[in-house]
Amino acid sequence: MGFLAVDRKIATIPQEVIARANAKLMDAHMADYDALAARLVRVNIDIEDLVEKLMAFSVGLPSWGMVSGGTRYARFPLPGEPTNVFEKVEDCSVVNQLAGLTPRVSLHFPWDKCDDYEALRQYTQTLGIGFDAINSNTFQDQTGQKRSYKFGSLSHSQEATRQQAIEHNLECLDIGKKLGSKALTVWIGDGSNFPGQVEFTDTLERYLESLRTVYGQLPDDWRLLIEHKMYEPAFYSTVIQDWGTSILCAQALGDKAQCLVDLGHHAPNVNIEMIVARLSQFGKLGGFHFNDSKYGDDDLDSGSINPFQLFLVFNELVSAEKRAERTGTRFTPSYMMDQTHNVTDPIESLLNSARAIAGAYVKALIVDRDAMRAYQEDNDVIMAHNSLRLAFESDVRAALAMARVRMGGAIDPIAAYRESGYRAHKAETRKARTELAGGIV
Ligand SMILES: [Mn+2]
Repeated sequence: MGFLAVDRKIATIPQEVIARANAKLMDAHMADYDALAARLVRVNIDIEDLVEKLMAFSVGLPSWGMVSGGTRYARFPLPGEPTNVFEKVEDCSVVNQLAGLTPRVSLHFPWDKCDDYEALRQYTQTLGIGFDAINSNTFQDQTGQKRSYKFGSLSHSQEATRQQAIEHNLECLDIGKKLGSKALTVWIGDGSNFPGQVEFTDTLERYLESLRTVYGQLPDDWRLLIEHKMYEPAFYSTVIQDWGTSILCAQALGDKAQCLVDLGHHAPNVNIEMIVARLSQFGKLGGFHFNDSKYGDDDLDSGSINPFQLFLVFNELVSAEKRAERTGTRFTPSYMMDQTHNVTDPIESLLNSARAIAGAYVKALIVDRDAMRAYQEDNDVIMAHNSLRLAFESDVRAALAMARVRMGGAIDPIAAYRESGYRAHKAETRKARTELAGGIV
């Protein structure tokens, strides 16, 4: 699962700061680690195997999540937040250095446009960061754009607007090729606000026709990830509204097209882990946007609201991984975060989120699947359920901390980050963003 980290040549946080922070916690950490190891031995799990799997696990960071987000009402900028893509990548490297499991960044265009992509590629590489899926943006109008996306983009009623949206996606492919990305994520805001505004079948047909052109230009080793979302910005109908439409489109396009599941893009109470199981069963689970939500597409920190759901999702992912091992097939979805940080320092939110996501993964790894299957076959409901429940209730923090320490990270990432004074330093050296922008989507 995951990708290998690129060798880091530049440490953004001085390694001695991390070492000093770790020294204060090391005795307690080792005692916790030994206790967890002893507990896991009783259920036939070697903690070293877990730590090794964790170190091979990774999740991509969202470039758009590195700056303070906002709502449709306001955005409250954080002093020292990044002002361009180079500074966003620099902050990503801080997260990766301290948390260890986030060696890639997912860029969003045109937000992350720059003049020299070769310079960006090299700089990013020296920080030990690689590039995850590239995201295209046809849900808002950009300065100087000829045609408006007010009434849609890839599915727009007018051919010239569809063409403009296609060209933007092709431009994203070109940028991604320069950077070494291997996937394009397409999420469109196309839809309608009123019954009767659009014809459902026509809009989907136009979307597919547009996407076929993009798909046709996709390099052989790339994937096209289709991201669905139930509503917003369109409030009556959305063209790619759920996983059903997403998988139909992915099947219509071909093998390189897969579905991307964003945890916040479903109706309340939808069983997302089942969607994960269905998509992976049919080879169409291509990627993930991790976040959490209470009401809608809240883009809150992963694991902050419903950690049990996150665990159940990972339970399906580990199941799919094991099935792929048994059948010799490939199962390599691209794991990424898609969060908006309105009232926290994004680096601290992402450090917490990386821990929550990796924690859900480890807990899914310690589920006794053989025992659970036997209970399922005997219809022993409570014990089958407890197979999951006991894994979820385990405290695996010491295994996570050990993986971080072995990767050069921190036992307590947020404490080490605060001790480093990184943000205060950046508040002095980075120029403040002064525009009174509204929220971020
Ligand atoms: Mn998303």
